[in-house]
Amino acid sequence: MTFSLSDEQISKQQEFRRFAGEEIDTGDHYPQENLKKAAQRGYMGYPVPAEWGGQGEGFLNYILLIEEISKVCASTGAIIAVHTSVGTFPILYFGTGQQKQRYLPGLAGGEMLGAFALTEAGAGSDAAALSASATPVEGGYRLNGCKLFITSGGQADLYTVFATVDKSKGVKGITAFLVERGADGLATGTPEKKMGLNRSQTTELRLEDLFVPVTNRLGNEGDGFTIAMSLLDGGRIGIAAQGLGLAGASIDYTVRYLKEQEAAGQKTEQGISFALADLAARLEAARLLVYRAAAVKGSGVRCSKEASMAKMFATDLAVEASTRCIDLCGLAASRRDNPLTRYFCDAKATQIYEGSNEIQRIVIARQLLK
Ligand code: COS
Repeated sequence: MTFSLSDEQISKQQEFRRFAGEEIDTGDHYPQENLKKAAQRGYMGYPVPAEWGGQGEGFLNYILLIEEISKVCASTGAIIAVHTSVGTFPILYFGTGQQKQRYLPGLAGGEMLGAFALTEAGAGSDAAALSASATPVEGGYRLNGCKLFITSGGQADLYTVFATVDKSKGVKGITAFLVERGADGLATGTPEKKMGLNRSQTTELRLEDLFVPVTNRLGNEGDGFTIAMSLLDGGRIGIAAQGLGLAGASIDYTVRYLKEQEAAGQKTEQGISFALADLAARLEAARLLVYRAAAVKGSGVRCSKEASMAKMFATDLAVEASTRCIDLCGLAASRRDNPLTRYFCDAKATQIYEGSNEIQRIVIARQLLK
């Protein structure tokens, strides 16, 4: 058992840290430039095999990338993570040879952006209750329904959309489809005004008699729910990495602030140092959980429990760390443009998306009790 990153991973981590520090911008606008720069470095298809245009890197290395980018801009981290783990992996894991050839090189190279459309108004936590329909017609299916809170809605070039071919079959009717931007019958709503991860665009997705050829069905009819759940296992480790980035950034900011205060003659009170030490220890614990989940995922073994534990613990910590760091920095952190305010808002969003942390607790408990 080893508890440290390899020399090669440490050098990658330094590369990502340099890239994030020097190239990733923060601001209010959609981070197009960040994504372009990430694509130039091969970061939009980092864990995708080289034969499909990716970098062929391990899943843990990809998680290190998301953590470092999220330390600077969690929205950019979120867009890349969603694009990779639930925008590109559906085709890598479940696509036909033809689907892989058509989509993977563009997705892995960052010329195309991927998105995942599962959630609906009546099917958020209870994903199996979705009611978007896929009616078989000659040569394919007609999709109708409305998807909500789709990360990269309106920006994405390819959506993995989940709809049911027969609602009476429950999860066994749910089927996955690949839908390209601009398809007739596909419409995106106006971007949501969210409290966090504001630079990632989130919209609804309307499916109105949208024709999908049978060649764009992903897997078999009825495979959709299992496909969605197994993809979310990996996706949740990416969200956990965003949590690590946000918790780390909050602590780093506070340490810098306290050192400046000390340099100006203000001693750090014992109460403050206790709080800081607690957070630093919990961040190390979160890292071990997240990296272990990534290692399990990388080994090809089902990682539902590990992924949910990592997502729950790291994103809860991100909220706790950003909140406590705001307390520790006091008035200085109460300005709207203080980074801690952004970290707090982004952290709150990571607790909620790709399955709220209550859902993660359900997944963990079910694995324990089965
Ligand atoms: N990997 C592979 N298969 C899985 C799986 C996983 N991680 N999780 C569930 N399945 C399979 C089960 O094995 C089961 O198949 P069988 O009936 O053949 O045994 C099937 O899927 C149904 O599973 P389950 O009974 O656990 O489904 P539930 O309806 O109870 O849903 C939760 C389980 C709540 C965990 C699920 O609805 C969920 O994750 N909800 C949150 C959705 C979410 O994260 N949304 C974010 C959208 S992206 S922003």
